[in-house]
Amino acid sequence: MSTIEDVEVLITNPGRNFVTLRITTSDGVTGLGDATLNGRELAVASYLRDHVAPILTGRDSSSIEDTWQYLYRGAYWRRGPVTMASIAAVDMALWDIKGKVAGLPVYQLLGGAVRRGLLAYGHASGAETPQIFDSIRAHLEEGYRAVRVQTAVPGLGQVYGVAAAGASGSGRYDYEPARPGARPTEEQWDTRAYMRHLPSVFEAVRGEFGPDLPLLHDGHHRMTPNQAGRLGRDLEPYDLFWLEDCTPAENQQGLRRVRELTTQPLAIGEIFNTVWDYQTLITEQLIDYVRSAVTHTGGITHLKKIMDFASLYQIKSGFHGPTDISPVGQAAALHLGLAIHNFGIQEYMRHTDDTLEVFHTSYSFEDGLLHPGDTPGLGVEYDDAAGTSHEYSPAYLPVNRLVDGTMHDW
Ligand code: GCO
Ligand code: MG
Repeated sequence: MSTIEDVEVLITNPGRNFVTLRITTSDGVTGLGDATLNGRELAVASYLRDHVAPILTGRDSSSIEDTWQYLYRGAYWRRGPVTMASIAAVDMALWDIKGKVAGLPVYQLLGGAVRRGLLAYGHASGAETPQIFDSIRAHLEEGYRAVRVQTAVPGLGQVYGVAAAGASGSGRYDYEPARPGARPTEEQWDTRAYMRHLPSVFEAVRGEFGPDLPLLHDGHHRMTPNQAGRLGRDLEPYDLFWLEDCTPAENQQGLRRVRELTTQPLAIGEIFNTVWDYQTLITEQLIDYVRSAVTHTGGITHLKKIMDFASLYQIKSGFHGPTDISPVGQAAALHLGLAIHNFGIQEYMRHTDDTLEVFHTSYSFEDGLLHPGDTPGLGVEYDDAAGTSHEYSPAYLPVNRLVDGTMHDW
């Protein structure tokens, strides 16, 4: 029996912070797991280093399900982003090891490919319509066949998810979810102004790019169920692929009201950690897409169970894939997405060149489709020299206040 011999927590910041778990077996096989929790990175690093690593060594490295249950039930304190990101990292690393030992890519262990590749969407955004059009065109030139569209709102300043003017320089118009600094920056928000403006943006985009292009939008938990239903209805003529996080979905029952008001396809779940967060949403078919990241939902083992449950209700995947999911977490999503029948779409914000010097990936993006590649395991290697050359430094997501100063959901 090969056992877990070494468990290391690797922290690097090639432009943004990443936490990676590396497990080495008694046979010298290594596996990687993503443990990055944007803006709360060191809490997960400590959980892994102080409470998980010491109880993992000596265990059978092939026992993935048993190790998952050992960490989930064994902790007594179930669920929550720190716990579930830690379990996810262990789970991914063990799947990586199992694949390497078998000489097979992880998607083969999950049942094999059920499609040629995974339709990906990129992040187009802009302050005004011409910049939004340019950003969409830049994505189409890079091969994307689906785009999310985010816009500034007249009268408000910087809005999360919209690249600052001239931000990219590369023509890619990306934004970075966390901003370096000791405290979060603050943005202003006005839901009525946003709801008045957004339909006109989608009208313009549909007019320019035609009816075919899948268009997505992220509402970032900022609306009430009534507001979300109204916005969904106003957007129906523009045939969106999905409206994401239209309300703070901790209150799952609130989505019943949204469903009463609109036929707009809905995607929810990037801040969820377990199947229990989805129970009402799935059984009552209140959403169309599961937005979880492998990294934040207990790993491949748990997200596969969520997707199998969702498949009974015609709900598909739309796994979270912004730049704060490391290339290891992204690779795990691609293996899972390739193997499940109810794949929907995969978010794909490309990582920077500096990040890809730390994480050597074998996934590919061609003709709008992602593929995890056929390297045994997850197909990502960690470059220690590159990793240690970038030290952790604090960075936070911004916070949102209404114009009168009240803190708001975002
Ligand atoms: C998305 C997002 C992200 C998250 C970020 C949080 O990609 O849909 O909402 O931008 O806000 O990943 O860390
Ligand atoms: Mg989102």
